[in-house]
Amino acid sequence: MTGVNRTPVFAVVGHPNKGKSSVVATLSQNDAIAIALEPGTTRSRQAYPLTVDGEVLYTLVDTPGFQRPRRVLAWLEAHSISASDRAETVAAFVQQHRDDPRFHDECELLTPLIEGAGIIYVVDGSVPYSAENEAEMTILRWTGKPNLALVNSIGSDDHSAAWVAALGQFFQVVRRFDAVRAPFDQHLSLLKAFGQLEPGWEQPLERATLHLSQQRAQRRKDAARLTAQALEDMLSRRETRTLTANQAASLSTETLAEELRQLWYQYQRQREQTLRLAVEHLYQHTRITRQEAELTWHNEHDLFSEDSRQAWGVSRSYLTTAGFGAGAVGGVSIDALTLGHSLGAGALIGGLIGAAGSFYYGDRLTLSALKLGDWHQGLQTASFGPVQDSQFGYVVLGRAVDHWWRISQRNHAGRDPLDLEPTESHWLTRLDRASRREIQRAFDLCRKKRGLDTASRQRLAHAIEAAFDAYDEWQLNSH
Ligand SMILES: Nc1nc2c(ncn2[C@@H]2O[C@H](COP(=O)(O)OP(=O)(O)OP(=O)(O)O)[C@@H](O)[C@H]2O)c(=O)[nH]1
Ligand SMILES: [Mg+2]
Repeated sequence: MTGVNRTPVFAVVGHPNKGKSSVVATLSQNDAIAIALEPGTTRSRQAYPLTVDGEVLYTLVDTPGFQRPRRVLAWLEAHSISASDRAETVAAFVQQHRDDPRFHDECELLTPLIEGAGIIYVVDGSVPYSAENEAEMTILRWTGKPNLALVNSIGSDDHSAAWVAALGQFFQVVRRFDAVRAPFDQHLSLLKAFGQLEPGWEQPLERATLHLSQQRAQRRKDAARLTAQALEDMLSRRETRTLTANQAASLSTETLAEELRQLWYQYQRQREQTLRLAVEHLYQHTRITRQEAELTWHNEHDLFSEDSRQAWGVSRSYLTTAGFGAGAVGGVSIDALTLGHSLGAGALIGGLIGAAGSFYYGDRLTLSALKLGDWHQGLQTASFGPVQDSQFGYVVLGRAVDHWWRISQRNHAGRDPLDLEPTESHWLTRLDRASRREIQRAFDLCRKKRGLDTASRQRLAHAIEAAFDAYDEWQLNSH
């Protein structure tokens, strides 16, 4: 029997290919579990603990599906004398057939139950109910373990009402639970329901839900902090190159500007990707493939193009009217990148060289702004950046918030690529004025001071959390 101090263990059982492994992946937050279209993907039982801060809160056991439930039931009926010996009869079956290949899968799935696990029985509510399942449901009932049935939906048809009615005859609790799409609240409510079934598990499962909620809140905070750091890095970024007199003579300013521009651009792309990975790891997603418009300079999905700015809800008129302040729109029509910061006395010797022409949003001309410093001990420093246009920051922020949201909503059973195509949105309008000002202030500081002090960084992270809320709310109301 399960004692008060034992951590709860659930065996996820059912017919082959009904989403058992998907339920295990979602509830154990493990995206490495094999999930596939072919029946028989899971061949042996495997325990997946869910750990928060080094403490195991509960364990899910993935199992193969029933193969010969009617034969097993026939054996059980033939060997049971009365209802009081049913659990032992199941144990005796496993004992006798452990090495029998015909019943390999049944032995695998019944073993954790004999060892004390609770039952999570998974069916597919998108196919019609079939009495074929009754043999396996009867076997499970014979184990006498606390039990709960989940109606998962793999396809689009809905036969769940018939399933719910039938399952109610065999299981203590029946829930609809979509392994791929169920929101976090449903995970918690499932754990709570299980706590009601087994008195010894009530307390550990209450604890588990508390820990999971706290972990989720912490992840949100951490994601905001990571995003703030990435924005700071990207908006403060300046590329430099030190030139000897020979190099300065042989390199055209166009070549130099192009070289530094490429480096700057490459940095921005990589930094955004690093943030993506960090947020994914925070949520224990380690093998996501993303579908997103890559940041390319001339592409129409370009980070800096008018199209993408509109898609992210940061059009110029919007910024003017939404209370972001004059700083958000200043200089938009002139160079997007201008000479950042002076290097030593008498900087701006090279002046602001629009080597390859100024950057106009409308025409998508190549942007370039190069600054050449003073000669010092025979060397000259050329620099490029930081970006002068805050709208760049809003575009990066918009992309980051959208990515965060999709990751935070994603269950670990998800195997589809993450689709990050831009959505038509003006979600920023939901962000409170104080947070908007904080964000604009941070962007200005990055540009002018090329970095943030600790307090400004914290305020930016805080404002980004508010942006998460605004995005959450916008998603909630638009779907
Ligand atoms: N759309 C959708 N597909 C699902 C869901 N759950 C499972 N699937 C799909 O159904 C197929 C089988 O899922 P698995 O989780 O591997 O099923 P299983 O019961 O563990 O299968 P076996 O290990 O072979 O017995 C996979 O292609 C899953 O992607 C769901 O909630 N929604
Ligand atoms: Mg499986």
